[in-house]
Amino acid sequence: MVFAWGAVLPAGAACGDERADAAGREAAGVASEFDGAAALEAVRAQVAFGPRVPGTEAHARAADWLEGELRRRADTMIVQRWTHTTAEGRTLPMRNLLARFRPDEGRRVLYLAHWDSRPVADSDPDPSKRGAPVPGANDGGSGVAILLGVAEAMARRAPGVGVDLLLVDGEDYGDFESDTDVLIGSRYFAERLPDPGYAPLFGVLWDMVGDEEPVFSQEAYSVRGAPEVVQRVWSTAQRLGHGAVFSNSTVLGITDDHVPLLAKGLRVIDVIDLDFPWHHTVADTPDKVSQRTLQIVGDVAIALIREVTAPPR
Ligand code: 1BN
Ligand code: ZN
Repeated sequence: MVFAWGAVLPAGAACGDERADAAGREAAGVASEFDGAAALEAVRAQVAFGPRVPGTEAHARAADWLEGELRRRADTMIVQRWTHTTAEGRTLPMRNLLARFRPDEGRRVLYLAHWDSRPVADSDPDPSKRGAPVPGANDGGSGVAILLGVAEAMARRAPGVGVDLLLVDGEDYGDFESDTDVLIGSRYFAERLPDPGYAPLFGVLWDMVGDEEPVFSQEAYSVRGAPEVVQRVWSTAQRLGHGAVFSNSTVLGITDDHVPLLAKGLRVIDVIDLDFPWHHTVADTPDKVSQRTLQIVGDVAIALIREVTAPPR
């Protein structure tokens, strides 16, 4: 499987450039720390395992691969493995992967994404396909690609704060309407945080972040639960010249992996673009994921970490 991360920013190259927006940086020939082409390759690599549906061989093989990719970049790893029993009594092997950078640092940033894919394409326009699994290129794959790209950037140049990159399992297994067998990994993590006083400065769930025409609206549970994090993320995106992508519009609350963490008091928001025509269909394939969008989101994700300043002495 071909999967390589390209050249990145020479140290300090992004500083001092007056044309600070995205087009300006590109015109000035300033490389990004985030490699959008490698991120798209990471989406393809995940989908190539087959749908990462809990209980399948593709799920187990993808987990092994993701664990390896994170392990060789992180300072340390925590792997949570357990068995989830569904409402119907099925037992599913589950795995959360937490890659930690500067694990002894108290001031931390948490990013998460779900790595599983949905067993049923229940929104497919063709009823005969609704029993088939979702390939999960955008739904799952794109957020994971962002986290792998951030891991690569952190390995190349250590962050000024602690960084936790969490891949959660079982987000998409069951039924969101009845809240059954969904958000399995984030619920498990929320009950077993890495340490008793675990309280990241801020956290972001990156979900469905690869659409060709991205618009990220402010999601209601995020706005209600951690408004200062929404403000931080959207103002950083605007500073980078992505104000049209990170829109000030709002959308209704979405049952997603940030919800169990917010309920535990963690300051975590959801960056999600649900306006994706292939959501929960068999056509959620890598050709629907845009390298340019991954680049925008990855640049925002890294800028958020780099701009956390040292505490005053
Ligand atoms: C996100 C990706 N979600 C599922 N796959 C969460 C969601 C819940 C999306 C309810 C739409 C409705
Ligand atoms: Zn989904």
